[in-house]
This record gives sequence, structure tokens and C-alpha cells, in this order.
Amino acid sequence: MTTRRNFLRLSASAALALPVLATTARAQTTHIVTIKDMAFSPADLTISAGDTITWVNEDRMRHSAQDLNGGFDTGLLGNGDSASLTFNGAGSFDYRCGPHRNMRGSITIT
Ligand SMILES: [Cu+2]
Repeated sequence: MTTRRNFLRLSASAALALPVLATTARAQTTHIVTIKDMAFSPADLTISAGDTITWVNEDRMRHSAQDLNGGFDTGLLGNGDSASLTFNGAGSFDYRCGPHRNMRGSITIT
């Protein structure tokens, strides 16, 4: 009796787990933007909604990634620091480094 009950319980939980597995299987990508020699690389990036961008500062001086329209700001990143942002929904952003306004980048979310 006990064995049969356990079997039924296992079957039920396995069936419930299936939709959860399907959801977590959806791929979401993390894109790395390296900040080096006073530039973002890649400067222009196209990603899918739900993806994450990680900015990594490899310069000795501090940099940031700051949306021109105030949508986001990583804050200043020191050497070896990184900041990650996840972008949900389509759109595009032009950004620059706070201290070095000639350092530019763009993100297109499709
Ligand atoms: Cu900078």
C-alpha cells in the first residue's frame, strides 16, 4: 500500500514539474562589453529582450555606461569592476561614459 501511494505521488510531481522545466529552458544570453583603451567593445550591440549586458572595465581609470536619456547608469567602475543590466522589451539606447563623454555605445533590443 505504501509503495503504491509513493508511486502515485511521484507521478503527480513529475507531471507538475514539466512546465517549469520548459520555462527555464528558454535561453537568455549574457553579452560582455569590455571597456578598454577609452572605448566600449563592442560599441554597438544588438540583443534579444531578456538578455543581460555585463560591462567590464579593463582600463586603469574609472568609466561608466550612462544612457543619454537617463534610462540606466552603471555608476563609476574601477579597474576590474563590472556591472550587469538585464533589458526587457524592445527598444534602443545610446549611452556614453559619464566622465568621458566622447566614449559612446548603443544597444538595440529586438
Ligand atoms: Cu570613461
